[in-house]
Amino acid sequence: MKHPLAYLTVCLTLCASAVAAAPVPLSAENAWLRATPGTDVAAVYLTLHNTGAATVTVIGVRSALAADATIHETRLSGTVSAMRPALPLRIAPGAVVRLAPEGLHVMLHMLSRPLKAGEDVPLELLLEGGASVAVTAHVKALTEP
Ligand SMILES: [Cu+2]
Repeated sequence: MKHPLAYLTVCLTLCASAVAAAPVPLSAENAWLRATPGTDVAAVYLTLHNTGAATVTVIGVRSALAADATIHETRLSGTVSAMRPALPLRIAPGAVVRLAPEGLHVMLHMLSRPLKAGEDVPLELLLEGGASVAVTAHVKALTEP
């Protein structure tokens, strides 16, 4: 057995450069949320488009402004609307998935401070395989349509 560490290093280097070089075939557009006066949770809406030829799977979300973030789906069961976890979120090749009110949304928990209208919130969508997509969500006023 010769230099097992050397082989490991080569593998890690190749794998890391493959991930860095591959363009991520997922676009994230029109990300927005409402201002959050007096609460430390927020729902973010956006449109995801898989522009590639393979399924893209979102396995997590991060934000520098929230201690915890995930994706939920709001569903009506009878007359009660409830949120359930929606990760992992699989997006078929060519598919457009809209995260919109009354449906899928990114849920931010434990915001580090209240979010004001006009500011931008950084998000990162974590994809299966190690890539990630940076998203900037715009904060709308409560009264803004
Ligand atoms: Cu939620």
